[in-house]
Amino acid sequence: MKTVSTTPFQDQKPGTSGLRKKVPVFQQPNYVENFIQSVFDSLEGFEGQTLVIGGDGRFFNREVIQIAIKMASANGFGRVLVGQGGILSTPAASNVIRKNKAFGGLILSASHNPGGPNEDFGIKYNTGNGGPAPEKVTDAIYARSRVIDTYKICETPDVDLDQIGRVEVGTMDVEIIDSVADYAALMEELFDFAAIKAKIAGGFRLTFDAMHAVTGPYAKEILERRLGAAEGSVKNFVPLEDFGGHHPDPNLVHAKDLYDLMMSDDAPDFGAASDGDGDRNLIIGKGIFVTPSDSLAMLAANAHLAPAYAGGLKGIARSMPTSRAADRVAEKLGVKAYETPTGWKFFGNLLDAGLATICGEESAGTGSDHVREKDGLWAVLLWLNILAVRGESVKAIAEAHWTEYGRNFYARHDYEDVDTQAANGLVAELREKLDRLAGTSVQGMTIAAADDFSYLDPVDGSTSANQGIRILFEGDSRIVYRLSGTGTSGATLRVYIERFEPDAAKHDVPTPEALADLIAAADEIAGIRAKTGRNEPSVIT
Ligand code: G16
Repeated sequence: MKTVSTTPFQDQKPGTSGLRKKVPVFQQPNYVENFIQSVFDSLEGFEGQTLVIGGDGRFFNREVIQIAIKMASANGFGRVLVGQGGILSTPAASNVIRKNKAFGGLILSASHNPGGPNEDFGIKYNTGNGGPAPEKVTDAIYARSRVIDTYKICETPDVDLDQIGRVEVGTMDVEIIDSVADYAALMEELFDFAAIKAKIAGGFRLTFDAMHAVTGPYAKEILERRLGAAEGSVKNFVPLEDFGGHHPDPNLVHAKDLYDLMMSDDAPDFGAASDGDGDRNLIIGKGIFVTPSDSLAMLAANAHLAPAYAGGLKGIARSMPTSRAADRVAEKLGVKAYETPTGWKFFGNLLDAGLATICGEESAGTGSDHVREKDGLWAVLLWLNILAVRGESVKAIAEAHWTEYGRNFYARHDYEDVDTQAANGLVAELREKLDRLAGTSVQGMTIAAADDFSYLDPVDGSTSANQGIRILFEGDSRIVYRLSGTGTSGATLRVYIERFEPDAAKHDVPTPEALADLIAAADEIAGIRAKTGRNEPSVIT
């Protein structure tokens, strides 16, 4: 065991979901070691305990896993569990932490961001509940990283990550575990696999795009082997270090092939995709894309059809920018709706305290209290369970939902890689005029209220301020502005636009048309074009 002198880096501040940077940044001497040591230095009581380590298989995954193993040993962990080949999807890692009562876990991923020698990498610490470390922990890690002067590491040969079994590194046990088995078993407990299997055997066709990312082995095992979907139903199932050169981001831009297929005459009944680390999902029925916000609402409304949720939901939580469709479901079910800041970590307390059962975000994440991460395949399986029980198409279920609850038309406009100063200036100017907006009119609509979202955690009483600017219009429409916390170059301005339409006769209008005046208002209020120099968003989801 060695203690190595180091000098701190000043840029190791975890964002919305861990530390994300370009690979060459992580490859600087001591950069990874400093961050991991800062994580360990911010924790107490892990001596002899278990640490879970896994990642999404992207470029640099294996190297960082070797470093993490050697540092965990030198720092006094008693056991490390590592997914075979270094692979653990984010929800699977959360499950392994919970199931083994581990002290915590290191998840190596930059999620939906591209991978490769010049692309993105990330390190995230999850606590013993299986969820992303809360802000007080990430703040402590950042503070430590700014002053750190030594790290501890064992000088031992690399561990063979591909061989399932047990080895020792120093005095610590290293177990290489099957990446898929525990997760697949958990899914089988939650859902009615027999009903889904019968549905598929009856001719129901599905396609799942793993985007050459981590869910390939999970989807192959669950959808094809256990549920009997035809071989080839799971596409791009081999995890690649660079995701085949694509963004493993399951949205209408990066999963366009899937979208085109689902809109074609020969579309299967159900299409889905997941992202780099397996926590996001994209759901497309034959001829209909289901927005993540709608998917959350529809899953919550129908969850009782799956065995795990047959007893009903305790509550429904959504991030603030997510559409309020789920709130209407909560109201009807007579359970509480929670509105949290963006970031899955904010759901952890609600789930641990038994206040919420299902959570979701507009950024294509949905999950439940089965783990403490959002879970792409879980969402796919809950949809399949609902489809099997209801015997209707995705389109029929969506349309019936809108008729019953009204429709929240929704779109997110992203302006990626804009000048950081310009983006900060735009937000600062908006903040400055917030108090004067109520009562004024834009594009013929009256602003009812405007604020900067602040969250008071009902469980631990902590407050998180400045979480996004909300412009609320009379008639229940809304524009939200915030800067992304997951990008790795420049700033990304996200503008979330939502209109509630109770009248079923107007539910067929194309979304851009339904939101046209709000889109114009978003620019008029914030001066997006003038301040960013962009005439249109880079991505619309
Ligand atoms: C992460 C977080 C999510 C968040 C998303 C987008 O997802 O876990 O909670 O909604 O980033 O965050 P932002 O708008 O700040 O970019 P993932 O899938 O990237 O880990």
